[in-house]
Amino acid sequence: MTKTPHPSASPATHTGPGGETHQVAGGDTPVMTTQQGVPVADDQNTLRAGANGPALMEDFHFREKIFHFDHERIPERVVHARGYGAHGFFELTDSLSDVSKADIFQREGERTPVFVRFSTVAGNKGSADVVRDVRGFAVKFYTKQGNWDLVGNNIPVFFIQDAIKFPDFVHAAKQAPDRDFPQAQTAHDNFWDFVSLSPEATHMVCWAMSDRAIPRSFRFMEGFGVHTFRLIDAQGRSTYVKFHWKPRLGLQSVAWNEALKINGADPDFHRRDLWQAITSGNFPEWELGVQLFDDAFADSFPFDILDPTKLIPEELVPVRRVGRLVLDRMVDNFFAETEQVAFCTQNIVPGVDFTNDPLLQGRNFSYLDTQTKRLGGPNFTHIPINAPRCPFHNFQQDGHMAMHNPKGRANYEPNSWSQPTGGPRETGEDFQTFAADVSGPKLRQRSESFADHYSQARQFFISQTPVEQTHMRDAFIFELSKVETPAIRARMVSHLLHVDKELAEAVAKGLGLSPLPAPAQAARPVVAGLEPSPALSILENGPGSFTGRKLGIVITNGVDHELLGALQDAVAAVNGTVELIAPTVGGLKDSAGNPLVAQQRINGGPSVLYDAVALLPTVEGANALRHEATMRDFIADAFAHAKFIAHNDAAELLLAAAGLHPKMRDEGVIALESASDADTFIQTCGALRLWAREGRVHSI
Ligand code: HDE
Repeated sequence: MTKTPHPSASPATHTGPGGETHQVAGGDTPVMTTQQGVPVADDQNTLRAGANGPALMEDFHFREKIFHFDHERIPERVVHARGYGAHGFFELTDSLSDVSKADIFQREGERTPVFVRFSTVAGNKGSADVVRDVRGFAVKFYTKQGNWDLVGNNIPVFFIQDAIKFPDFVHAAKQAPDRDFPQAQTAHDNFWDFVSLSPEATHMVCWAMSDRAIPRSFRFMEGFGVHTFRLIDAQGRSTYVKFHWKPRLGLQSVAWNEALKINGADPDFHRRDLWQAITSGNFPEWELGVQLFDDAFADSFPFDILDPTKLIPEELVPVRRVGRLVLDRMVDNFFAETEQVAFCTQNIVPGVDFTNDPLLQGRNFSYLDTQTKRLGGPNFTHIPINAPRCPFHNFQQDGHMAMHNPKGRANYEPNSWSQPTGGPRETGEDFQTFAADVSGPKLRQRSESFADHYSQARQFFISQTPVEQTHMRDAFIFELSKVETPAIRARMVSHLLHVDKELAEAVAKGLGLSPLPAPAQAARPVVAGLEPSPALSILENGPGSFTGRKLGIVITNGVDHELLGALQDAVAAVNGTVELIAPTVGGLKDSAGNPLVAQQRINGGPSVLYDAVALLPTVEGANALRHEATMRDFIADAFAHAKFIAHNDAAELLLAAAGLHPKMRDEGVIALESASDADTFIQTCGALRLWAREGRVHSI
């Protein structure tokens, strides 16, 4: 990886008339030029008629510079505007040649370059990372047979069943058009109005109110292709497939109150996390899983496999792990790569094909259309991040910003010119659309087989641990409490009555809603007896270790050298990271006189930024910090968010100042008697949270 050079101590400089210092070209420093390559002598002053006179139109350098700046922005994505991308590779570990002829799925051990963009959905480009929202998980595979885009989310189902409802859904979720708020959140009337009038949304709404919607990191979340796709083998036979991404580091989310605070303390929490992980060599990794099934399974499954509001439980069709995705390189330039990357669901390769999922069919129109608008014309495929890495030839030409135009005379075929003038020719094989039988009257109708909207919502709810169910209940209450129209709140509760009666009653109670509304009219009776699916719970799929997680250690000048070192070693041993938080970031020494640098000042590094915390002040330091409000918040929040807290003796003063008197402490507040306790503490942190504490600290 290339390191960013530090500002040079003694560059060749020039001092301007106002005393300002700037570097001049020479040695390693390149000559600044205009876009035309003309050397620039002075980039500090506009050309004027006299020192105090008007600017002159003929200043081509000024005009070019300002003109270009004025045009820097392109439209942000209409959804998924806020995103963060990285490069990496996909490595096949279990060949799928039995079911797909896709080149990428043939040879075990072979790597294919990828670009991945994670995103939130509703918020604008400048919104915060840890909002309650779905996360996009879009993967572009640069295969030898062309680009394949698997444009998925971190939730395996969707809010609507037909693409024609997408604009309505997105309008309702984003800011209201009159007031342009709220930003990046669903806790408002329009969203709940729409979803409560659209029973098909109930399943996805349950996912959105679960902790899936507030992931701790992109690195700790799953991804799903959502729709049923087809894999096509060399004989043209089709197998249905659902795609899954399984994070190697296990699943993890944050607490809701924590999310609210993270967004203030570090709105870039997720992108910073990915940046830090990749640039420090801790490359995040996912396994690609496939659920494969045939028509016989599809016919026996109680739901329609084309309905994107339904999933297929892993316990019913196991997930076969066939490869790994590793992200190992950040972009060189955010705009060129992450902003300009153009994912299109229509980008598939031989061996992969679509199904008639009505959402997927609509998406295949939308993505190409939106890229053309967003990137300014049909040649966005010429931008390096979007161009295939395999050879590509065709007779498409011209248009804005065309970079590749056919050479020679022929720009059409058939033609009778010989090579090289004659240009490319079709193969007659490779990509073959699966010859599915299609017949039926033209009509606008939702399939009857899509009509059950509650059974899987219920299955999702009963698959959660009690802690997660409580979080869902609290999320419904939080969001619906922000809804100003009582009828909308009641309408939503009428759907929840089909999901789980106790959940509906608890939400109604939390809203002060009485009497309970009648259950919503259900088009189909709820399928009773669907088994819980443990794969749907986050807590059932945690890592069991502190690997990849972050410990925040509060220190003051003179911190115990041994204890600090032992904690740092224990975290390093499991490949975690440590940040030091102190009253000042510089000027620190440990008890052995070694200089220390803290990453955060106490008021800039609240405990919400860490997975667990340790308090190692000196007695003097603790005395000085006990009156500091942000120090008290640090401890009180860590406790309220069910985190593990380690502390030395001197920290007793701080714990007491934060209201954590010995009687209130539990097994998650751990005294470090000596350096040897550090390993035990970090092992305990593998549980990530002491959720049992939550009920004791939140009474409403
Ligand atoms: Fe998208 N979606 N979407 N979507 N979507 C876009 O394309 C759309 C849907 C997803 O990082 C847009 O380039 C329609 C499901 C991701 O650049 C747009 C429908 C899933 C991304 C669009 C859906 C997704 C997008 C906006 C309903 C999960 C970000 C900007 C039929 C399987 C990709 C853009 C990136 C982006 C349309 C539903 C995932 C407008 C019409 C379901 C990850 O084309």
